[in-house]
Amino acid sequence: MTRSPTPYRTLDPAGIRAFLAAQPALATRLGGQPDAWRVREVSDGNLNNVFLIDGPAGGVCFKQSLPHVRVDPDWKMPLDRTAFEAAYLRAVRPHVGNLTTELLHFDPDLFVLVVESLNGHVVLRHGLMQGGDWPKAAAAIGRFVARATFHTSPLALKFEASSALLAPFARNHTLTRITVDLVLTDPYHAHPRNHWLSPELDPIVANLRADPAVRRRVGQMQARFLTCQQALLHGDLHTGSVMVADQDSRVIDGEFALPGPIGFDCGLFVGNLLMHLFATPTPEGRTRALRDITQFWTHFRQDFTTLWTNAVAHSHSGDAYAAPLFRDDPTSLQQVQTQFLDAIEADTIAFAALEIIRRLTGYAHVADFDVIADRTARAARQEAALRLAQDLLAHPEHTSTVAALSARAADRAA
Ligand code: SR1
Ligand code: MG
Repeated sequence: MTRSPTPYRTLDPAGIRAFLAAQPALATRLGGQPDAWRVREVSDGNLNNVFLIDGPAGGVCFKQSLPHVRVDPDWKMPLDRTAFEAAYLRAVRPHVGNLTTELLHFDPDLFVLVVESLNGHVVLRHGLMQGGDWPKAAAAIGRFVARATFHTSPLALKFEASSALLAPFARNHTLTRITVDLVLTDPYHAHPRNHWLSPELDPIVANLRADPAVRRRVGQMQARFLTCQQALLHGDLHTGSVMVADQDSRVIDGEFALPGPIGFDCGLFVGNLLMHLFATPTPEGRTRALRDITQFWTHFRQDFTTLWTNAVAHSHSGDAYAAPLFRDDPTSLQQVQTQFLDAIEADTIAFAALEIIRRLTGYAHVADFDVIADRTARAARQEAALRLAQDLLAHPEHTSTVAALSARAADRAA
């Protein structure tokens, strides 16, 4: 018997209850009767509706694509993003385990994604803004990126497998268009979607746009983003895409997944930690932000290298840097690993700069700076972050490592 498609409609709490009640595995997970389930809207991102549903036996997280941007109903958008998020979870969960959430259900007609509900977790950005500290979270995210990218790259896979895995994600046109426009292009020219905190930032924005060295580097990073398909990326790895609890860190919201340069995921995360560093009002908070940047990068680099070394040693490596060439030559293997990771580090620094610039002068801002009550002081901190970002792009030779980036950021944010 063929399944007749359910026409798309945006589900309200009653619709969500009925939807979940009709899925035996989900209804069992929640337990009890649907009338007793508590349905709470927790939509926080720009794009989708998100609800948490709790029953007597357990909880689930329900996410549905809307036919428009959630925060701007006039901006119409195809629905396919939750399908890409479901596909991303299927691709990376076997490699990252509980560093992300379990996919429980995907409905391709209603574009509904149901994942496990996280208990006692908070969004990392919100937690950091409230002065919270999760000393192990950044290392966990470094491990997540190392595993998710290594195992989906031709370093780990035969080319037939990597190309079959990556090809469907190259069609994530809707959300990749958002990144191309909002992250990589619009902030560098006059665009009606751009805005910034106050006129005090006008001169730095004008200066950035007028800087030919910035334009050249941004152009290079656009090309890198679009042509360097090293692995499957999360594609939107900011601190709002991470949930943390005492001993647990999870990456969520993989709807922007695409094949791309690994430094894009690293750069977005580092860029968001840098913005937290510039926004945080206390020296202790700044020390923690710098620690997190170091932890993230160190764990990413170490874990990626270890996965690669083990794959070559056990002849499980893919068609790039294939095991037969390097198995018996650890010196050469170490050299190519250093080259490869140094290139990711350079990308990370540049993409971190692009993330800062777009979050302060583009369409979609971040809340981190809201902790500074005084508007003039807030603008001054944003200007300091923008000046650093401009310098990172215009003079990449001044800052070639994440350690050097941290040192420069520490000086400017003090
Ligand atoms: C219209 S979407 C704007 C931003 O929200 C998402 O979280 C991505 O960061 C995107 O750039
Ligand atoms: Mg998101």
